[in-house]
Amino acid sequence: RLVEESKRSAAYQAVKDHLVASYTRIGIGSGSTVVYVVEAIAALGPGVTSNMKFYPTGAQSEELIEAAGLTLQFINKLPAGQLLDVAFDGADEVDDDLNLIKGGGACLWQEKIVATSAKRFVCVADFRKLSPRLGTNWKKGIPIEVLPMAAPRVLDELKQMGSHNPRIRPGLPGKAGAIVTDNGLWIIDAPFMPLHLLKDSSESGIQAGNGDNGVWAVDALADRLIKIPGVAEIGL
Ligand code: DER
Repeated sequence: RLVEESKRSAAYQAVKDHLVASYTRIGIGSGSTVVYVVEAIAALGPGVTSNMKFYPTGAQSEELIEAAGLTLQFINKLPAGQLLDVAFDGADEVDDDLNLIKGGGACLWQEKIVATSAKRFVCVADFRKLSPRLGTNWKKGIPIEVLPMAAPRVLDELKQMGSHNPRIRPGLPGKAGAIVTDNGLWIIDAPFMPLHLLKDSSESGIQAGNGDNGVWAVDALADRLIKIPGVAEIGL
């Protein structure tokens, strides 16, 4: 109950602080926290929202927007050179440098496209998500969206990079085999030890930061992961 209340209050606060009535294009992320974001926006009433278009980050997000009676629009309809005014989304873990782990809901590729198409990105996260260092609380690993045929090679590369026990995300009950994303791809979850994830290369006291003995600066790790053949997007 405390968690739900925390999600809800974070969402309502985020909308209060960051949704300006003059905005016309708003990105909506995925997950359970963003449900409260949409609820808070809908509660503003058509007087505020009727001039706004809402851009989803996947099937769940699309359903949320439609169920709330908000106007749905898709990111591929965004005119060239234009940006969304703001994008709201959740996260699985946040460190105090605002590095995020995303992808618990397997929508990370669309989420990154929408987030990077917005002038402002507002991450809405309850108290459980804040960690001193990524990997501290979110133990499942960095979600990585991959082409299924490349999955074995990606797993090998991740092990060589120091990820312990990277694995293909299994389907839920009722779905034999791997989870399949909205893009028809798989998700590999790649755990790294918290102490192996420096906030950035400049973190004092520890020389490594570019993968030596499995110690990575978050920015260096992100640059390396996205280059693995078969990786479509990473939740970092
Ligand atoms: O997949 C994602 O990155 C989502 O934003 C998600 O992980 C956040 O989930 P939650 O709001 O249900 O905790």
